[in-house]
Amino acid sequence: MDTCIFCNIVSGAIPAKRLYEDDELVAFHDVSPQAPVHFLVIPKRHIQNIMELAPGDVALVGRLLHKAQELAVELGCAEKGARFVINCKSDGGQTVDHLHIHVLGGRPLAWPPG
Ligand code: DGP
Repeated sequence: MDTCIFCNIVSGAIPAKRLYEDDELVAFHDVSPQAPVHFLVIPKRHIQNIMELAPGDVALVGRLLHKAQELAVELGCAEKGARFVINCKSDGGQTVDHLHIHVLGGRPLAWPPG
């Protein structure tokens, strides 16, 4: 999708501070970090949001979650933990319509969110 910010990050047309990349996934630091650790993991394929997942996407989503966990550990969140968030559509606060998981850590986070 030419107009999707995250598809443009996947292609390299928009620069990002990449943490990881393989044939299916990209992880990069959030441009507007809300915690000392704040990165996103996305599928390279354009999936609009979590509501659009199909049964055939189960393995991909498993890899996405596992990569989020591995990178959280690498960035020092193993001991104190982190928050793993997937926003969806307007009520969920999604602003970029390309499936992504946020990983936030490095400080205590309040709950519930506003
Ligand atoms: P969400 O509200 O869940 O859709 O979060 C989208 C996140 O994407 C938000 O925290 C800011 C981040 N973001 C938006 N545009 C860019 C960009 O061009 N580069 C990077 N690295 N992050 C971006």
